[in-house]
Amino acid sequence: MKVQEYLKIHPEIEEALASGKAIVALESTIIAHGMPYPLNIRTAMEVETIVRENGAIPATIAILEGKLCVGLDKSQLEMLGNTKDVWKVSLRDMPYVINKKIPGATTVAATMRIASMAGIRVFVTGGIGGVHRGAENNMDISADLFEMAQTDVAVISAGVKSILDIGLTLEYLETEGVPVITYGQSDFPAFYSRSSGFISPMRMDNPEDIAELLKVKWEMDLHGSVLIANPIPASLEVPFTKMEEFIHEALLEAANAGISGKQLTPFLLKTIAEKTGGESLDANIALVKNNAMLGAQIASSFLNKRK
Ligand code: PSU
Ligand code: MN
Repeated sequence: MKVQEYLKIHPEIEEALASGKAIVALESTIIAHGMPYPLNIRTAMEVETIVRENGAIPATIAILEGKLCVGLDKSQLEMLGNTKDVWKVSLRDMPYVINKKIPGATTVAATMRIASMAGIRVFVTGGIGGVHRGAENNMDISADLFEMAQTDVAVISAGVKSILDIGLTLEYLETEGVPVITYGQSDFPAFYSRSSGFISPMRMDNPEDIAELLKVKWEMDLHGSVLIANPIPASLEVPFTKMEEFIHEALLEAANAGISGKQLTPFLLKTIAEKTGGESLDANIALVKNNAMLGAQIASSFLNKRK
């Protein structure tokens, strides 16, 4: 297949694929555009360790030297986290950065697609992109949602950030046939906060049940993702109403500065981190680690069920 010519799979991942080990894909936009240096790199490495401690092999994905790289070494992570002008690569950007050999950090959408090309079915991130507030006017709907509608890779996230319109994002996922499962509670979580005010469409309480659902869905050829929403640990959550204030201010600043398109999400994350004096960043790091643990458990269980 032509696709294979574009992939560069790390030997450890090759081996894991060949011998049927559990693998968890990880994105790189969160490293290059979602967190400041050097916390971004430290977090990326700690997340990889947590995946290993929970029985799976981590495969961080990025586009480097014109190849879709699955599994990065430390120097590649350093480069992504510490270099200006790393491209934020969503689906539409993939051919361009491949052609021009520009270093690219992959979003949820691009990471899912590359994971799928490599044969990886479980992917851990912090938060997905979604339907932005005001989408009825600005049409800003993340390609992450479109990708989730079609690609067979499960996504573990901490729910949906309220920089987005959470209700519309849930509606969109329903329209596209994407199951949304919250782990261990009935409320759908809002990233920094354990509750969003929306009831989760589905709830499951252990990784084995979630793995079983993935198996059943894909065996029926019901294509697309499953969104697994994992609430942030209680000790690190920032209450929803407190976050709302900061988010509101950040949205106003973005509008005043004319920020839109692919710059919007990174701008909002950075502005919110500044406004909360780093509290939102601590929460962000904690929830990604928490997701890595659950994702590795689901990946291990999914694999056990496929044998
Ligand atoms: N949410 C976060 N951190 C992130 C992102 C979202 O809390 O780093 C990134 C993810 O890579 C996601 C992307 O796929 O932003 C969505 O960007 P957009 O809204 O431009 O599609
Ligand atoms: Mn967008």
